[in-house]
Amino acid sequence: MTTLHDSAFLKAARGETVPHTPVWFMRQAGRSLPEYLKLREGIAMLDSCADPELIVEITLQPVRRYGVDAAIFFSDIVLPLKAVGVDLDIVPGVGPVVANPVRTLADVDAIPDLTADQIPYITAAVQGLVGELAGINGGTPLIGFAGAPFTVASYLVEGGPSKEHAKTKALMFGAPEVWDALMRKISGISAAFLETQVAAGASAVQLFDSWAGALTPGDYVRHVQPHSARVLEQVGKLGVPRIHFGVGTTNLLDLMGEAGADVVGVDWRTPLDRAIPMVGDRAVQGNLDPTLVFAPTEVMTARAAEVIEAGRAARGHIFNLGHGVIPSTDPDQLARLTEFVQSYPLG
Ligand code: 1CP
Repeated sequence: MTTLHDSAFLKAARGETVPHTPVWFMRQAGRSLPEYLKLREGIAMLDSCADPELIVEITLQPVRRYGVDAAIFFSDIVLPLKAVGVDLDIVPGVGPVVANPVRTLADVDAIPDLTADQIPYITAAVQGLVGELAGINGGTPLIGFAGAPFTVASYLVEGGPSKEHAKTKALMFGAPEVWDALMRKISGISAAFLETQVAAGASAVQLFDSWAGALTPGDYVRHVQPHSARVLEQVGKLGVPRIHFGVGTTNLLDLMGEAGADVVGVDWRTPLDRAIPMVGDRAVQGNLDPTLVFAPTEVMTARAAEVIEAGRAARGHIFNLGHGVIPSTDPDQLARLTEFVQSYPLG
């Protein structure tokens, strides 16, 4: 019998020999699953994220359906902000919307720090999940997550989703002392959110810096990396593998690794054979184009095989999509993809 510690996912994250290539999908829980849509009927997103029973059920849905090698905690990167009292909502079809965007030092100072006692439902949900997951496929690890300071700052400063992150970068370039204070505040909140999940039993963490690809390497190093590094360092003390992921980060993969990651998440734009030399002696996660699920199954699996073959050159490889599951994805395609990856012969 395998144990959690010996699971393919944790072995790959540590760079050890694996029984098969482990696979999970970013946004595996959520809108692509009919059972999720049914459960969420009439319940607002942030209300569902504060209900331990719903969190447990939604997190387990894709694990039961696909038999993936890891579960990802169902929550959102803005949940900790809501928990400390920031006035925000997740608007259907839009995403996170912040009532009073942050622009000044006073705005930053008004945001309280996060402590575990403010999020008892997170602790309860993680504990419940860890109990359930221990009995699935010989022990399925739970990945905790948080938003990285830059990506969370973008929602706080823009007031909602943004393509250009223009106001965010204007603050970064034009008011470095406000920026520094904001990034310190968020890094403390993100670290506390991750620590709470690990203390309750999560086996690994993923820091999502989804929008870091908007930055030049120089700006990343100067204005962002030290803050993400603080989050990763603090969680590193807890001894769990740390995954660091962003979108459009071809130019940043080395720097995101150096921020303190054990595993670097790679989006679909950078082939793994190019990404691996950049991340150094670290494992990689990724990176099938999420739109390939809309191609015929043989086309999808042929491309998945290329990803697996390229991944062999890394210290470890966790198979994933190059970004989140697209809501219109057919779950049966993800079931076939999971089966394909898990049964693919090891080289
Ligand atoms: O009502 C709904 O179902 C709303 C859709 C939704 C869901 C299912 C949102 C709103 N968040 C989530 C859950 C979520 N968010 C998870 C857990 C589910 C899983 O992975 O299986 C995770 C890990 C996140 C993290 C998250 N939220 C990120 C980072 C990941 C990524 O995709 O890059 C980001 C950027 C967000 C913000 C956010 N929350 C929701 C939306 C639609 C968005 C993106 C908006 C934008 O385009 O800026």
